Amino acid sequence: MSKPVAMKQFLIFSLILIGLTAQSCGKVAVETDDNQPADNSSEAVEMDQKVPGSTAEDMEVVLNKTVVVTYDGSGFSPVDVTLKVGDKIRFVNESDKSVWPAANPHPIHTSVPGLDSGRALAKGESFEFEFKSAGSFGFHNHLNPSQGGSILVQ
Ligand SMILES: [Cu+2]
Repeated sequence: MSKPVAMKQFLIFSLILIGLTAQSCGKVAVETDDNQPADNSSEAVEMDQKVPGSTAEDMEVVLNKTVVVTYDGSGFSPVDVTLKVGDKIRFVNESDKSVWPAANPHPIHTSVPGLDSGRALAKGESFEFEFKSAGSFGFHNHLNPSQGGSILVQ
């Protein structure tokens, strides 16, 4: 009959030990109830900031971005886009007119294979394209080729 009690005491003792250990090690502390979450979270943030090679500049190299180009019926905005290889461009139609974004030259769109929505986009629709190689390209609205812009992929 004393066995379960001894077990219980051992478990409690173990928990206390874990708790004490956790206080000197921020990562384990999250698993125990004894510690204050507020302290742990602020500790974690500090640790993140101290990790070498995790600055905002380094993150930019790793994470690709998507540049949004909107169409308002009379043209694109922004007209000149600069991005990096691996980044995406997303054309969004915010107008009541249809738009058909495509790479130059009109009408064959061969300067950037795949940069062609392939159909007219209605209001609210969008077309996304990822740049796999560097270069300087032009784009236009296939339905109104006088509307266009330029893309520089670095
Ligand atoms: Cu065209």
